[in-house]
Amino acid sequence: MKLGFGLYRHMLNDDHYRFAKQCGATHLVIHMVDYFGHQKKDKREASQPVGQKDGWGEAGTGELWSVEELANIKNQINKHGLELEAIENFDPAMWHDVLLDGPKKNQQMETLKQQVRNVGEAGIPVFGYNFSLAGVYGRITGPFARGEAVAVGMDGSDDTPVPNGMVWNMIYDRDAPEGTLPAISDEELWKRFSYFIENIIPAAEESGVKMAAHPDDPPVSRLRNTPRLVYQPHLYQRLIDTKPSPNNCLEFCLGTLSEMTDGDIYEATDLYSRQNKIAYVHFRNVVGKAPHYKEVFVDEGDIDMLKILRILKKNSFDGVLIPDHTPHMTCNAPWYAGMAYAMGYMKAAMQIVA
Ligand SMILES: [Mn+2]
Repeated sequence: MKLGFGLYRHMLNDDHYRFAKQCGATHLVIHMVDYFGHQKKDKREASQPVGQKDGWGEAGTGELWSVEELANIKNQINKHGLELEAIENFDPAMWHDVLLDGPKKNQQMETLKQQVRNVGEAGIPVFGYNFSLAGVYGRITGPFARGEAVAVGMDGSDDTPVPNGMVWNMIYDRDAPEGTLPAISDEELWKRFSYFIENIIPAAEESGVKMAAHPDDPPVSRLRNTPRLVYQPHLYQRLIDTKPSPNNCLEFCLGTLSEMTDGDIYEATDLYSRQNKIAYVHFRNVVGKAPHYKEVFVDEGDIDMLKILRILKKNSFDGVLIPDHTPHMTCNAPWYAGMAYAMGYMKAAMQIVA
């Protein structure tokens, strides 16, 4: 197992690579989508967006991330003695019509395939994604973690429909006509997913890239009047079985899985690591179940994190763990302190279990 660290787009620079290395990371997972483009003044305090009415902001241009751009980032990361393990998330501008079954679906599918090929050519082994219409939405922040540390939670679901021009909680078309997304069934969502996975996996196989699916955060059966794909642990099996391939894998988010109302986090970890389906792990902890839960420090939640590591070790999991989210700590650098705390815990826990 390897200790990794996740960096948002605005953090892709030497100081953040140093910070990750100082925290004990050997591998990085990076976001190429800029969720904080609208936060012009102080991105340093940017954490995971909670995603309220206006969403996380504007989607990008939909242009491919080129092999050259990706390779340059990778080289810079390698100079710091780190490996680039994964890109996390497509830009909604690249695939809104794949998610929404819109008129540009086939064209955008070609873009996604080329994006995965570019990632493979740049020598990056994993691509994380989240097949979701509403995306991450409807969460709240408050002093939920130990010592009143500010963290994210959920207190009841929200059915406010998604406005036209928005998907995955980002705006891809400012000029979309008034109105909201039409309601669709679970089966329609799975049909759209099947189209995506059937088409992306051959490109991923050719390119040596593992596609890694994040479950729905928050994991509720419907959100904003849209169905959700993976909101219970067993739905991960359906996702895997939709397109059997060594490249059809999971971005295994412990926090989200623990928030699910069915199943058992240890059984799920055993089931999917035994199948060698876990590409990488979001190693974080929570208290409660959707739609009422709180994200907390890694050592104070419902999950016995050492037990998880022992299961992963038993099943010879050799991938990367990253902290995903953490509560903010009360100091001059709340996000950084929270992350450094999680990384220290993870490094020690991995040494104990190794
Ligand atoms: Mn996650």
